[in-house]
Amino acid sequence: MASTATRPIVPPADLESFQAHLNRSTRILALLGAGLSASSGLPTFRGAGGLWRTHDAVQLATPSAFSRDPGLVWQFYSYRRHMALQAKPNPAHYALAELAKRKEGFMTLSQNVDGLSPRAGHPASTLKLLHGSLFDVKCSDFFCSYSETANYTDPIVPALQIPTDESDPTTTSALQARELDISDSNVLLPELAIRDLPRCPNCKKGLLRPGVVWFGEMLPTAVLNDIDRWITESNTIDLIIVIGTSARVYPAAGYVDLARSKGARVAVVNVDRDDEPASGMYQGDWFFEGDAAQIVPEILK
Ligand code: BV8
Ligand code: ZN
Repeated sequence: MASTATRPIVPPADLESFQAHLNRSTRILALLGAGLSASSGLPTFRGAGGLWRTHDAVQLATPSAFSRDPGLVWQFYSYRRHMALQAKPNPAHYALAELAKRKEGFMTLSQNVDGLSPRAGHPASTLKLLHGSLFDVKCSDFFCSYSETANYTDPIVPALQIPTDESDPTTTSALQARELDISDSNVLLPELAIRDLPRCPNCKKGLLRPGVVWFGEMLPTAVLNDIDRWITESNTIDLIIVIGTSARVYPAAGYVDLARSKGARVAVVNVDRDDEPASGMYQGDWFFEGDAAQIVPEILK
């Protein structure tokens, strides 16, 4: 029995057939989900039961949550900005960036907002961020078009500073004080006043909001048009690689069936063979079970 150290991460026969198809493919899509960044230490969207503290993350990621409690929604996003800035791209992010650089006709569709694919050097021209980015911000006032990209200020306003554990006797200076884990519902969350939240510098009226696509919001039109153009260029797709997504969110998940309707074979990389519909979608092509950070570099090399 091969020890885990020497046992191949991917069954050789699957690897060989996949790589043969990959090498002769000229039109390839990758659809990325939160599982790609799991090994970078970022919790997946539905991991931990999909909760952030006691809140359903899907419910927090909505315009109505923001208008009802902008302070709580900003604490949710400020925490995720902070975590994503502490995280590093993992070997899967780099392997995809390398493939994008060397393979003509390859396009990445990412549902992730964590900024790790751009940080891994993925060419922006073939990386389509379907759900925006934690590091874009824009004005929430309907009549104001102010927006910013690449805003890495952490925290974005002082009031969103993550509280530290002053009671910790081991700390000798304020700098060393341990940050509290505000995703833990047992940790008290500071009450925020609206006046302390990020305000639009343009209209000075609207609150700034995270530049992500919330549930019930349209995906960015420019991104959708780019993808449509890429698909209609040749109207055939040879392969779609579906990495670390539960494929529950639409219209992103719809690209798998669309690719199949254009002739694509489907490869799924997922740690959980039973996570419907992720596993259900591959229908006999390739299912590579395990951690994306280990599998993706292996199958793309
Ligand atoms: C819209 C940004 C309409 C915010 C996100 C049909 C058609 C159109 C819409 C709908 C439809 N049916 C339902 C809808 C509504 C809705 C929707 O899809 N709801 C779901 C919950 C049913 N869709 C929308 O609202 C979309 N908008 O359609 O607008 C419209 C039309 C006209 C005019 C106005 C409006 C907008 C959806 C975008 C929502 N925003 N993100 C934020 O992040 O806070 S989506 C959010 O979920 C994240 O982006 C995340 O990426 C995404 C998907 O989740 P996953 O990435 O798959 O993560 P998850 O945790 O679920 O799964 C992780 C997977 O990885 C698991 O399978 C796990 O096994 C695996 N894994 C874990 N560890 C590893 C691993 N795999 C490998 N290695 C590991 N180590
Ligand atoms: Zn404004």
